[in-house]
Amino acid sequence: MQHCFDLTTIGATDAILETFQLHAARGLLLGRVSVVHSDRYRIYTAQGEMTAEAIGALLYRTDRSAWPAVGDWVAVQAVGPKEAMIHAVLPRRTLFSRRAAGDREQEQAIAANIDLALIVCGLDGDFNLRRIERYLTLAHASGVDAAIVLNKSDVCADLGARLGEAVRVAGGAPVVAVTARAAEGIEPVRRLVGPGVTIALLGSSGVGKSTLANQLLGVERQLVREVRESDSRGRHTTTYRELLPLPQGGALIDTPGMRELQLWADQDSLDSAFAEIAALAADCRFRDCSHVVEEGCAVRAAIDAGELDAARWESYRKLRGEIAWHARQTDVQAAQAQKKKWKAIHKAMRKDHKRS
Ligand SMILES: Nc1nc2c(ncn2[C@@H]2O[C@H](COP(=O)(O)OP(=O)(O)O)[C@@H](O)[C@H]2O)c(=O)[nH]1
Ligand SMILES: [Mg+2]
Ligand SMILES: [Zn+2]
Repeated sequence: MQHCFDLTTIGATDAILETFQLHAARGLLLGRVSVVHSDRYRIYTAQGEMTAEAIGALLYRTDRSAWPAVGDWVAVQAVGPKEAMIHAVLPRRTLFSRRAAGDREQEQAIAANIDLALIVCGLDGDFNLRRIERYLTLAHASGVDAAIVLNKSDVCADLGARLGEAVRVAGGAPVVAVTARAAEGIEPVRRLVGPGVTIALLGSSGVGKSTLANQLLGVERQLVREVRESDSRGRHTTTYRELLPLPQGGALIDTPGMRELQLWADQDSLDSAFAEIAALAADCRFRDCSHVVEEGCAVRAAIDAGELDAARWESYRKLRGEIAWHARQTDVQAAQAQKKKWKAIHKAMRKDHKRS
């Protein structure tokens, strides 16, 4: 038996359906990517779930971030009852990315067309405001709304204090505390999901993303990492990203924990995530104030007056340094590529010259 999906409940908006018209006229189907396994994809279509590959023209693009990602809306050609070829990726409303591991400055797409990123953080030893700020900066860079989910409230002795600290770095994003282990403990998250809404669970390994996913799905769908007391190493763990339709409408994307969350963001996204620092900076005497040594610095004055948390300032400064470093690397890379290109052109010209 074939399950049919109402694609609107998993987020096919009028805008998506309208953009798709062009492809529908060519006999293609609308699909949404649920899993990416190197060059194989799983997709939801109105005719059920299919496996797919992408046509060469899509993959020969050097910009990897243009390849189909989990959450992408795609135009596919059915080549069998459960097999399809992806012909096009529809324009993305949002794209949550990080910098790909390695030396090259390259964007790695994590999930496309997310409406709400749930930044999950444990209230046990995992609690880390600096990591929340890093995720928030990435969310701003991707144009995705975020909410902060503090999990394991059952093991937290000072919930009020933790909530207060999280609210102070959230920049207006909602902060909720939950106990993913208990069905009734996730009400605040349930209220954030609904038909047409795609949420993504982000956060380190072990914070309870899969436990939360299972509660929302109403079934033990995602493998939960059971921590062994002896060595606290997990047995089961989420190894790949997957988009899952929710029974109450909407979809969720569970992700494996990302050990290394490198920034793919610019100064503007950072300033959005640290809006109070950006606002203070407007009052510095020098427009290009680095807020480190300059006279008349409003940021340093706020720290001295106890109005700005020094740790938060340090966090901003560290992320600013990272962003600047990657920007310089990108420039170097671009210059090298340009040099290589001219070398090739000159070589071709010399050859031509000899021939004539
Ligand atoms: N005390 C407590 N433990 C939880 C809660 N939610 C999840 N856990 C435990 O945290 C561990 C990691 O959970 P998992 O869902 O696999 O985390 P993930 O790596 O983020 O997907 C497991 O042992 C869960 O049972 C909670 O609300 N309270
Ligand atoms: Mg998991
Ligand atoms: Zn300053």
